[in-house]
Amino acid sequence: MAELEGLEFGKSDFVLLDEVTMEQFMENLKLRFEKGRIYTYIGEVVVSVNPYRQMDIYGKETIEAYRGRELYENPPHLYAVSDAAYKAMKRRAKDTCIVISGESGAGKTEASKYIMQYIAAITNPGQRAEVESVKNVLLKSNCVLEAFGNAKTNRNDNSSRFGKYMDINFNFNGDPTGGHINNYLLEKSRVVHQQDGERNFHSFYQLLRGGSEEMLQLLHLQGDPAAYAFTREGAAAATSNNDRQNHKAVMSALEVIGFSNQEITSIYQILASILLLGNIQFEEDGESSLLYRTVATGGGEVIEKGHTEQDACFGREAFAKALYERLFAWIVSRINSVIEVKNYNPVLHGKNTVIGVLDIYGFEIFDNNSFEQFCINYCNEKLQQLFIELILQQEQSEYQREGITWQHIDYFNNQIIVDLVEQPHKGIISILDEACLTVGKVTDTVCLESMNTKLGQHPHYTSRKLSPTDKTMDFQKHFRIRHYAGDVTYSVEGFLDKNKDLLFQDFKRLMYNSANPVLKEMWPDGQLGITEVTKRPLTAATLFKNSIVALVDKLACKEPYYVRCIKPNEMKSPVLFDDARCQHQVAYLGLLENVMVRRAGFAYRQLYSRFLQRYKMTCEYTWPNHLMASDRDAVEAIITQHGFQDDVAFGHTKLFVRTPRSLFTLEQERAALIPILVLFLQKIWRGAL
Ligand code: AOV
Ligand code: MG
Repeated sequence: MAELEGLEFGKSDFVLLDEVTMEQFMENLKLRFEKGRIYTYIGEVVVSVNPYRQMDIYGKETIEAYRGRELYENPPHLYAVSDAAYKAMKRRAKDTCIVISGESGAGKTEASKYIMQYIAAITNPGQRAEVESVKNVLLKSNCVLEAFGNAKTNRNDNSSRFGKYMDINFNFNGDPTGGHINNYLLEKSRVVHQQDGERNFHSFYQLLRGGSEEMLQLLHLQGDPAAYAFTREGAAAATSNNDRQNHKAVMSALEVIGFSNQEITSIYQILASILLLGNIQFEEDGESSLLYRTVATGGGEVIEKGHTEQDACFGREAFAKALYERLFAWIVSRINSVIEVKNYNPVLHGKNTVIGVLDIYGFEIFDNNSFEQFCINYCNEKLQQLFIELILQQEQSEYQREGITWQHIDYFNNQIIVDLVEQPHKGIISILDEACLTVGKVTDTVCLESMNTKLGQHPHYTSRKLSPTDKTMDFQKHFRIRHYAGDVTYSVEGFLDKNKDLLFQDFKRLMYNSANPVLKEMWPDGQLGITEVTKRPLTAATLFKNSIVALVDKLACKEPYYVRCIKPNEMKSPVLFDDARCQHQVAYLGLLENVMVRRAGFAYRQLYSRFLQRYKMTCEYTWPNHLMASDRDAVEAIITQHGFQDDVAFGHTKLFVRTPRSLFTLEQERAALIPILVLFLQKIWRGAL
């Protein structure tokens, strides 16, 4: 529990509040924000409030101050949890992960970058070239991924439109040897359409505004986003992004990462074709894949079927979206191929450990919420569920299991909303999938009716039909989910098409048969013949669900560290602390419950045998071996000798320690004893004693 700052900055750990009430919590959070203290702990969890201004707290000196230190030795900081995760990984060979959550614009992506910078700064003291190059690629990958995967939304000028989970691998020295990026569902519908005031992905504006004249000429482009249907709407949107400068940074990052000239050219050619595709009008003579599609008849015959104008438009948009999505996935896989751990021999190099950093798209509500928001918000429900499980639930059930006296703390468990979305046969995704599989004309509205019938009783689901007086919803269009973070009204328009995610096979074949090897590589499924029976692909929602379930499993088996980000206001203002908005976030993030569990609970716990092994040298009754009836008694002897009785509880198999201070004292004593012991052992070894 950090108490290093003066009280004029408030309590640096919410656990230290006089009383755990919402009033006191908010008072402390606000005071600290106003004093420029954007980080506060709840035990090991960092609560962060977006400062919306450059803070002078990320420099070299700060990094040095946090390096190798314990959490409570310095004021709260992302660096301290990063170091804690790193130490756990290095000292105890534990895989750890840092999960960053919070709504759109709360500061997750910025936090993830500071965390990576910190880890890069404290590793590889020997400056080994191969490690430096891995670090360099890891850091540079952010710039590229943001260019292609982020966009200005009405919530955030640099909003992540994909989920990112990055594993960093370490060798036994604690130096990074590689990594792997998993990306989750890119919001590709943005390629063809954006809401008012929003933009397409940064990459398009960067190319158009920052590309050299020569480059643009080669790509048959004019350097003006207003000239292209796909970028026109966002061309005038005010943004804090400097597209020109960022274009240069991305080009140089691509080179540093190791993309070849041909690959870089291909990337920009694909961007250009997407822009040009957006401007095609169908009275012109276009490519045949845009005007016809090839279909196999029942008899194995192949015919060409003419498109209606609507089909053609649909096909063109699906094609543009798919081109971008595959480009993005390919960029990620290229980066992965550069940073993947090569030639790792566990026998030679020791256990390969991992720190995972998760930065996803945060919970979001827009004027119009579609399939993408549905997926994004579902993903946030899953992460909240994981937080509940790891921080609130497991904690309490362990106390029960160990027979520690415990007053149960109540919290809202959002599993019920997770079920509403993902339950087999009954959940929204299943109902959607069923509608997509039904032969014949099932419309979005028909699907909505089916949801109304099946989910009418669910406390977190409603629609106009179910609450007829609610004029904010439309009978044909809307359903509403009461999410953990607030009510969101979704418009079902386009849900089925987006879920089916259909792309005519002709486009795939066209791309696979391209003379450009990069393009070919992105479309391996284009090699299938038209009459080859292909299995019905999984729907977009089901694929997403599966990937998020796998992600949660991956996180759950690592030691988690949490950063909970809060957005102080809707105006991106560095001085405004909107009490109601902040309190709402504190409530739905479950922070108060987190403080209660933490405060009533024990920060550290260890099996008696392990505790003994580590600290027996600090007590005369236990060194070198104890003669007591059990390890538990021996541990009690150590605790009593040091006078920590009031700070611990004895469970059936484990010792529970309330504050880190006691352990720290033991650690220091142990550290002081070790050199003496080593000397002693050396003497024995040399026969001097
Ligand atoms: P997000 O990742 O949580 O939203 P970002 O990390 O992109 O949010 O933060 C939004 C903006 O807030 C940034 O572009 C910065 O201008 C500012 N900001 C955030 N953290 C800091 C900080 N520590 N110092 C200074 N400015 C900061 V989203 O990706 O939308 O869910 O999908
Ligand atoms: Mg982000």
